[in-house]
Amino acid sequence: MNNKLPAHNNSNDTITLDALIVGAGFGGLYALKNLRDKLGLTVRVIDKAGGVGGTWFWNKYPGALSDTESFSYCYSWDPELLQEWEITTRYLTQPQILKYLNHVADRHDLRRNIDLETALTQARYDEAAAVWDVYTDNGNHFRARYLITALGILSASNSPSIPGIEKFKGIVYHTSDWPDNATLAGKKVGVIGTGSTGVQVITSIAPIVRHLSVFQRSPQYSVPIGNGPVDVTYVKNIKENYSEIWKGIKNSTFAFGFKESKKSVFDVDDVTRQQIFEDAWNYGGGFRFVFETFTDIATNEIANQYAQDFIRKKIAKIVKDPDVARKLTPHDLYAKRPLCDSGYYQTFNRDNVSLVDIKSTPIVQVTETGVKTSDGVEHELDVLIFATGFDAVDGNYKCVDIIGRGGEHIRDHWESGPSSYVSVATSGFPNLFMVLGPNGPFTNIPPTIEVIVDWITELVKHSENEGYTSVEANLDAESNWTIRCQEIAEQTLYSKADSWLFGANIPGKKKTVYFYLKGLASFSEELRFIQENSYQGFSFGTEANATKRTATTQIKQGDMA
Ligand code: FAD
Ligand code: NA7
Repeated sequence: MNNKLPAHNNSNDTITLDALIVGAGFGGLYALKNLRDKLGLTVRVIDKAGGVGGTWFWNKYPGALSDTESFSYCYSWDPELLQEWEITTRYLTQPQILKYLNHVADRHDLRRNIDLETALTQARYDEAAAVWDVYTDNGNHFRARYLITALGILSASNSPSIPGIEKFKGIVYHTSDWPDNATLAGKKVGVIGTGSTGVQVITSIAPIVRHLSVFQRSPQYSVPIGNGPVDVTYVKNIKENYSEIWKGIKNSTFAFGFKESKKSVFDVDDVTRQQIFEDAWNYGGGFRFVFETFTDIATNEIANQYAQDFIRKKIAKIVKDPDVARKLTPHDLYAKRPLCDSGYYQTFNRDNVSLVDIKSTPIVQVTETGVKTSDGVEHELDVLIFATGFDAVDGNYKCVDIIGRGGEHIRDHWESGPSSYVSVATSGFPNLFMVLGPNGPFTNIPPTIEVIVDWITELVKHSENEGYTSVEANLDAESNWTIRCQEIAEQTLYSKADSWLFGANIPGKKKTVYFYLKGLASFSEELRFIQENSYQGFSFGTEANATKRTATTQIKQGDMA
């Protein structure tokens, strides 16, 4: 996605709202539904995209798919839609998810409150009026009491600058800004990046391109995804048990809809252990492989090695050329986001695919006709694809101006790493609520978004009903939350691996904690505790000159489900 936003125009037209929501993905759409239809607020959503869907609007690259299973990669708040929406495959492709989110927007009449192709450029808090002044790239000025940012944690793309890129005469794509008219058939294509996205795009395009050069910096542990059509019994079972399934999801750690294992790798003998891995490999799913098998793969190095060894042996069996197999084999911790694929390692048995290990022979420059590596080889390309990921979590906050109390910029507030109180609010930025801001749960995302949006809705309702004009996280509550997230992270192996989960993928980015790694159930407990204790950690204000509610409907007790 294009992260560079034009400077805002000043315009005389001011639109006054109760709440402005930025982002029309899973988060922003549900926030609109709740604040408008449950609280009766006047709300508008803006998104720089040309359509709703967020991630699924932008990431249209071949092979794009969610690796959360279909039944849990959706909203649970519309039980009728859960019954009506057809489940045909175990996982959902990008077009299927985009269709679903567009359907939700139509079904709930959300579009009338959404402005597309409208980018937030600056948001400035007016302390006296307790209101946000928000400016957009197309000259709009909104004055809104609440600013809800649903900017996405995997939304600001990472495009590494490689010397000579401007000279390349072929076409350059980033997977997160994929055009509808891209054609790859019969072309010499290069892909930089072998994360979740790279694995998907590589596997998908290998059969159609003339030649595919994969530029790999780090080899990956990946297991089969196990995608395919599902039968009537599978669907019937899900639909008949959906309310139980969702209860299970929201009471679990990773919210993927499977039962997380309570068994240690050390509880079983080696034959049983191998069989459990083999069964998980055959059934498919990255998160299932790590968390449905055993409880300690992500926390204990020896347990982790058992899983590593299993995958390494699979790679050796699958990949025919021993030199390619060697390059594809990881030896570090298995502690990045778990990957799964539709035949990734097999792809390297194809004659038209070559693996370039850019750790041993780094890319030195892009030339007019391809990519040159340090061994002097020039890899000829018509198309170069960046599958280089995202400036995750706070990336979209850093490329706009969000200015809080006393003129403090959020970039400065987050100088030593982005922080929040329960991922929702940050001190010095009253009435700004983030949908999955820094240090929120690392899970299947839609269920977590629901929990967070519901909680923000309750908080706004409380504030409105009590006659407050501002709500703000206290600095000590925020600091304590950061420490808590750090302590939890240190108990896992994730903190020992270099990945976007800890900001390690972006040169110069602070390597710190970006997630609450104790899971959704535990996070929900934290939220419940705060709410039941008079929103402990928040301060409520009654600014004398505050801008008043614009909506005429009052929030009635009991309006909220
Ligand atoms: P997004 O969907 O990212 O939406 C954010 C929106 O904010 C975007 O539309 C963007 O245009 C808009 N925006 C940002 N900045 C501005 C601005 N300044 N002005 C206006 N608009 C702005 N999650 C899972 O749980 N399971 C998966 O299997 C999974 N697969 C994924 C696969 C890919 C390829 C990617 C990229 C992500 C995947 N994710 C997955 C994560 C995914 O991002 C979330 O599941 C979910 O879609 C996030 O929704 P959101 O509303 O929080 O953010
Ligand atoms: P990831 O997981 O961050 O993967 C990005 C890949 O790009 C990874 O292999 C990186 O290598 C590689 N990369 C990044 N920068 C460079 C440079 N400068 N040179 C060479 N290679 C580079 O992003 P994805 O989009 O795959 O996945 C992100 C999430 O989105 C994913 O978990 C899903 O939820 C959807 P590295 O491993 O850092 O050595």
